[in-house]
This record gives sequence, structure tokens and C-alpha cells, in this order.
Amino acid sequence: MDQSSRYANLGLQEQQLIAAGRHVLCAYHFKPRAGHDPVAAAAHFAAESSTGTNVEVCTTDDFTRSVDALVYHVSQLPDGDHLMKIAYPNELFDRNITDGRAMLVSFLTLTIGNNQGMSDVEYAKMHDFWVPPALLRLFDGPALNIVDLWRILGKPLVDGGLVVGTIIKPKLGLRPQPFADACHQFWLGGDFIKNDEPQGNQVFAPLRQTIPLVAEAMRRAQDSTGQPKIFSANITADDPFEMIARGELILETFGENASHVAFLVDGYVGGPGAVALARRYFPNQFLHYHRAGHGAVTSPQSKRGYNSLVLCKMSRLQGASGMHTGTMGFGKMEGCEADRAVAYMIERDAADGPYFHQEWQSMKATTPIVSGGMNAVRLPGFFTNLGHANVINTCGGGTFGHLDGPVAGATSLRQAYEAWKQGVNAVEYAKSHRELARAFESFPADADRFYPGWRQQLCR
Ligand code: CAP
Ligand code: MG
Repeated sequence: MDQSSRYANLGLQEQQLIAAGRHVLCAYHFKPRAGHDPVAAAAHFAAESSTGTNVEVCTTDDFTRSVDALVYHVSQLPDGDHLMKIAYPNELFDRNITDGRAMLVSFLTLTIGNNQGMSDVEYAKMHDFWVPPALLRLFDGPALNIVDLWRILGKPLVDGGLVVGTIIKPKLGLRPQPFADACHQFWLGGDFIKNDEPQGNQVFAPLRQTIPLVAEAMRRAQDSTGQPKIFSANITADDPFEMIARGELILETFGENASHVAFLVDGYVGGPGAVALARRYFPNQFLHYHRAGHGAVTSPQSKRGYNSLVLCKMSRLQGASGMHTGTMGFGKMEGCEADRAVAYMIERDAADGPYFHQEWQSMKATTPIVSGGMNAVRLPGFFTNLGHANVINTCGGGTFGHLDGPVAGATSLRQAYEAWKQGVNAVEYAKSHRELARAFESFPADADRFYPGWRQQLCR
């Protein structure tokens, strides 16, 4: 059934829709199934995403039609796919009965829900969306961000610079004492430690044993360095009451250092409920959103779901204090230098996605977290590409893979940042900073890629 007459209005002007602010706008790349007209397929997509189904129903009335999602643009793309833009009335999105505020799960279930498996649409992937001010202000947004970490670390609250971090490796398999020892070692040189995304309450590392040892390691490292330290503890679980129990245990155990604890949530696999629980039940803790699993939908190889920009934009709406934004071609995960636009979207008060300009109306920024195959050799190029170093960097292999161990690994990361900040070539800086020089030797393939001829210059 062609529903174009009801769910498509190609005469609608995007600028007027934005000026009116009564719709969420979404841009998708899609392919209609063979034999299906693109506009008709888009109209059915909009129906399925709002007030319709595949047939007219007798219960539809004039009010129903007033909140139809409307396709207002369909065009062919150079790669043969099509672009469609859909305007979703603000009224469609579910609101809490408790406080009237918006929820991300409703955005997902409407705009990337049933429409992901339709018989007349081969595939559809969201590449951008725009939230009008009237709805934007109903999302929680971040309670804290890197400024709160700089405050703890005693750094300037503007351009406080790099937070030097790591992930305790191996990813799994350390029992409580070796885990805490690794934390203590890194904290003798670094600022910030995160659990790796699967680390929690494994039988070989019960949380009730591990956390007290980590809290003690923090105390000792703070005492011996005179510097504050931060731990991002994974509280992800299926059961929200389990998450609460973990968070409360951790805060109680860290005691006087509870404000030095961030909570890590595997937000993609845990879902909006897990993120909202951390944001609303522990509003005083930095909310660290880890995105493990996102590649299933965000990878350029995926023609369905949504891209990294959409994921990161959604994380800011949900209240992520920090969000993994990838390494933009400088690390081990998929990405390219243009991905800096993803970081700008969550850290700035206004930014451009591929299809929409988004004003954030002073919603707190979400801090980019840079992880995944990074090390001291790779960092300077990353900062240059991004244009700043006001990020949290977590290097697992880049720390525990340093030839001289995690203290030297952490120190090498800080030296790489200092070199970049001073505008000094890292090889030149390494001549007078041993830990950085040894990072070149620890990661020779990276050194060859980014600093050809480094061996001769460092006489190594
Ligand atoms: C990094 C990491 C991070 C991923 C996340 C890992 O370890 O701990 O979870 O990098 O990727 O498990 O791979 P390394 P992203 O530093 O040893 O690579 O930040 O792109 O979401
Ligand atoms: Mg990890």
C-alpha cells in the first residue's frame, strides 16, 4: 500500500521545520528493495516509525494524523543509495511519568526500531539527527565532565589538558592483589585508571575483595606522589539493583576518596536504562560511557542502525560525562581523521553533523575519551588532528606494553603531551626524556610510521 499521500510531504522546508522547533529531524541513508519506489518505501518507513503500519486501520482519527512522521526529503546519493529525511513530531516521544522528562529509549524505538527490518526497505542507517530546543532541554545531559576531573587533579579549569589514563590489562584474568598492584604502579605516574569493559565481579576477582585493595592502592599512590588519582569503576549489570549495589559498595569503600571515583557503564550493550541509572542514581559521579559492541551498527561496513556521530550525540543527551570517541585513525580501532567531528559534536556548544547543525543550548559538554591502541608515539599526531588535548586518554597496551613497565608507560604519555603542548617534535623531546625515548623502542612499528628515521636521531 503506497502511503506517500499521508506520510510524505516533499514540500516541507527544513529551515521552517527548524525554526518552528516542533519536530525531531532524522537523516537516513537507505536502499528500497528492488521494485519499490523510494518515496513510497520512505513513507512506509515513516509510518512504521510513528503512527502507522502496513494497512490503514479504522481507529485512526484526525489527531492521529496530526502526529504522523513525515518524509520531507528523498534523493539519490552518489553511491546509489538514497537519502531520506524524516520529521518526527515532538509529541511522539515518550516522557517520564515521574518528572515529565524525555527518555532516549523512546527515540531509539521510534527512529531506529521496527523500521530496521521492513520488507520494502533493503536497509536504512541513521547518519545524523537534530533535536529542537523544546525537547533538548528535557534530556538529562551530563552532570559532570572533564572540568570536574581537572578540579580533582588540581589542573586549570580551562584548557586543563590531558588526563593521563590507562586500562588495567590484561582485560581479564588478574586476581585482586595483582590487579591492585597494577593500579598502584600506574598511579605512580598517571592520573586515571578505568576498569576494562568486561571487568566486574568475576569469580577469580570478587568485587568485595578487589575494590578495597584498589582503594588502598589509591591512598598509597596519592600519599607517595602527592597527586590526586581517579578510578573509573565498572558498575554495568543487567539488574539495576545490582548496579546500585556495586556503586554504593564502591563509594563506601573509597570513603574519603569517593569523589575520585567515576562510574563506567558499557552503554551500548547495557542500554539506555543502565546509563540512566548511573546518571540519575549517582549524579555526583563522572559517568564514563564505554561503547563496546557499537561496531555492530556504527561500522562503515554496517548498512543498518546508526553511525558513531549518532551514538555519541545520543550519549550526551543521556548524560555521559565522558564518551569513547575513537582514535581517529591513530589507534587500533576503525576510524579516520575526519572523526574529529564526532568529538566536536559532544564537546562544543554548537557543531555540525553531516546533515544538521546542532545547538546544544548550554547543555554540559561530554568529554571525548580516547582509547584503543594508543601510546606515547601515537598521541602527538592525534592531538594535532583534533586541535587540542582536553581529553581523557586511556592506554592499556600503551602503558603495560612499555618496556620499562607501567610507571614509565604513564610517564611517557605525559611527556608526549608536554612535547606536543610545547610544540616540540617528540623525537627531539625524547632526547632528554628517557621514558618517551623508551616508548619509541617499545612500539617501533608505530615509531617507524609516525617518525621515520627516529632510530638515527635517538641513536637507538
Ligand atoms: C583499549 C580497550 C578499549 C577499547 C575501546 C580495549 O585497550 O581497553 O576498551 O580501545 O575502544 O579493550 O581494547 P588498549 P574505543 O589501549 O590496550 O587498546 O575507545 O574505540 O571505544
Ligand atoms: Mg577495553
